[in-house]
Amino acid sequence: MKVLLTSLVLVMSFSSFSEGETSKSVDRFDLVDENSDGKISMKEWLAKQTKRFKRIDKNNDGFITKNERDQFKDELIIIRHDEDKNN
Ligand SMILES: [Ca+2]
Ligand SMILES: [Ca+2]
Repeated sequence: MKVLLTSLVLVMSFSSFSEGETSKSVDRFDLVDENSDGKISMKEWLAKQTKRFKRIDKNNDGFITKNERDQFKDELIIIRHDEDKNN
């Protein structure tokens, strides 16, 4: 349970990133609002968070370990570093 809660907090804390999000000019709201109706439904929110959880859960066992979290953090640092080079 502790792992799950930690995972949820982690997932929320990385909410500014998701698959294919590399442009800082992209509005995060629009990325979550899949049907572009100007509102984020619980379904849209959970779909986005589920995608993110699966991305962090490298071995697909349904849990995020500290190691997987650290790996994900490292990936984010690399993405940020690459963005800085491009800009
Ligand atoms: Ca929507
Ligand atoms: Ca895992």
